[in-house]
Amino acid sequence: MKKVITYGTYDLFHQGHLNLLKRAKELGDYLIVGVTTDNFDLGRGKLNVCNNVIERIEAIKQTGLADQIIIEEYIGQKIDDILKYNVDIFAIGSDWEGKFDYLKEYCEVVYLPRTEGISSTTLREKQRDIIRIGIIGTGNIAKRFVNEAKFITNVRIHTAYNPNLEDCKSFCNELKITEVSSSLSELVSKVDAIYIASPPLTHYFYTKYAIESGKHVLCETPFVLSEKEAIELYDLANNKNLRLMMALKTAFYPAFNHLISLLKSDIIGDIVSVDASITTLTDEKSPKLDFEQAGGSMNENACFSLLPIFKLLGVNYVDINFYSRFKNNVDIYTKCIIRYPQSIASFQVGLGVKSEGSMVIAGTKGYIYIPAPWWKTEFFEARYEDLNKNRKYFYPYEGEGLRYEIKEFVSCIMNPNKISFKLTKEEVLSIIRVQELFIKDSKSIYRI
Ligand code: C2G
Repeated sequence: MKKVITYGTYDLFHQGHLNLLKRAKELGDYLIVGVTTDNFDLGRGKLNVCNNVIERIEAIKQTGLADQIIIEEYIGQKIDDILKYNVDIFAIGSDWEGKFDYLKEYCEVVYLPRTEGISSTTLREKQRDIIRIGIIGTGNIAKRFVNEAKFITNVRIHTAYNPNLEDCKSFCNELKITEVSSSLSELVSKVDAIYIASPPLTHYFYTKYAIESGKHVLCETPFVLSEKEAIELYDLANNKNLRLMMALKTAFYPAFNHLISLLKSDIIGDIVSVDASITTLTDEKSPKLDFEQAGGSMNENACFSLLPIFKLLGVNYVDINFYSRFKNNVDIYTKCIIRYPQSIASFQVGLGVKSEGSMVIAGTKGYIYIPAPWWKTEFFEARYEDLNKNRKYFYPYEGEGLRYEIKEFVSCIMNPNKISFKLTKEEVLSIIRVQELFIKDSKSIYRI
């Protein structure tokens, strides 16, 4: 019996897939079809898959062509499968020509003609609306955002605005954004959603303007530095059925989400302590260290450390204290200790002091160690008293990782009833509350 194996995502199952399966089946007597898991596709940068793995498997079953369906969940699995199932022929569409020649060592490799004119990508574009995004602020983070947005099929970076028109023109030119907006009203009239990457003190005004103009908003960190303003903006967005999201990128990275899920599944027992540090030595002349521009380590970086603390220990702490060194009126270093009824958290942030940027989460059964930079990690380790039980977890991200945040923003816009657990309004408000306390209540700050 001649066994043939083929693999694919088979999203929005179409004629091209069907032709490929028929051709593969004709090569032998027994056809095995490998369907990628959602996680595997995420890992290889396919972020736009519409059907989940169950739906995609069901579509293959419906063809009646597969004698066996298996799932593909890791890189390198094809060799394992060929050996495990005694496969004679590996077949795949001609768009992969040459890419799987390394399998010739294990079986025959056949590239079958691809059906022209149809693909999951074009079907996805037809099926879904395109979200046009306008950008306010044209600095480095905005550049990275534009480059990462290219990986989300149903997003177009349509236009940008910067009060300095010349800067805006060169930004649009460099990034091939066709429309330059010379005013805010022009910007909002052209798009469905706005990404705000302007200096922190402009965030409130721009967010309010965008929401009042009926646009969804994704706003960079620090979002706003007053809880009252944040609540007002959320209420405004809510009343207009618009999405308002803080661009806290850590919340959307694959490894961070797996970490939170594993910890909630009790892998280290009760969590007793969370310690997270993030320090970035910054030029003294940077706006990030300018008091007049809401600079300082707490304003700049506390949101990252507070995220895992609030996700894991909740937002109802008993008290909070800050130990800070100030220079030119801004904290160049702060250590913060947050006491809960049965646990404790601490973090260090610094723009003028450097420390190890790792995170340790201690529990009653073991602990998690995440090396620097934990806020955009691809790896963490669970460690136990019995070293044999230690386990390393790898969840790589694609590109710069910003695409996961963009994907979540767009997915929330497209699914108005979706509740995003990755970063809740309560978590955002609690982060802002801590930053505001630091600015306004000097009683809880001990100067060092
Ligand atoms: N295909 C085709 N004609 C099309 C579209 C797709 O023949 N118009 C083929 C592809 O070449 C592939 C199969 O259909 O052999 C599945 O395609 P996808 O769902 O796009 O999966 P893909 O990303 O190609 O994954 O490990 C997974 C494999 O590497 C292939």
